[in-house]
Amino acid sequence: MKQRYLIYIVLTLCVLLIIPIIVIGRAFRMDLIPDKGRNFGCATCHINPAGGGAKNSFGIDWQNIAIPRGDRYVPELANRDSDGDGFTNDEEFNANTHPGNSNSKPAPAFILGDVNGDKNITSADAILALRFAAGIIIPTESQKRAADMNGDGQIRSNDAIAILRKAARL
Ligand SMILES: [Ca+2]
Ligand SMILES: [Ca+2]
Ligand SMILES: [Ca+2]
Repeated sequence: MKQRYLIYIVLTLCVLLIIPIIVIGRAFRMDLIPDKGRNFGCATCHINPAGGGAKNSFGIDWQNIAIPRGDRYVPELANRDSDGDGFTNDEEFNANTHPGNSNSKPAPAFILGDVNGDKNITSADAILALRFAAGIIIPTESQKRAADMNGDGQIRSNDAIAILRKAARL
């Protein structure tokens, strides 16, 4: 009986001691990443959202680049594209997207009205928008945003007209 109590006491002590260490450890590292873990928590570095275990590509880079430099988010890590989605880790943190998940990335830049992306707003953009409106062509995500002049989430003929007005500087 006595032995059993001893085991319970030891186990309880272990749990009481280990849990704070884990929590403090996580909170401490969370504080070191640019968004303080606000966006993705433990999943910023770990595949398991509860933390621990296998790391994602950003977590692996953190381990290989940040930890040897005193656990710091150094420029080398900031300028790296850990998940290979075309955006640096810094760009991802600034856009609140995930630096270790290539499916999460900043929206591509666009100029409102420049539907074909040639940096000019012309009647060609209006015609393209009309084609989207008529369902003849399916726009890409950035084309959709560039064509949606009134920002209602739809592309209609009134967007095409607004583009024409902009092209003609009316
Ligand atoms: Ca990236
Ligand atoms: Ca990403
Ligand atoms: Ca254009």
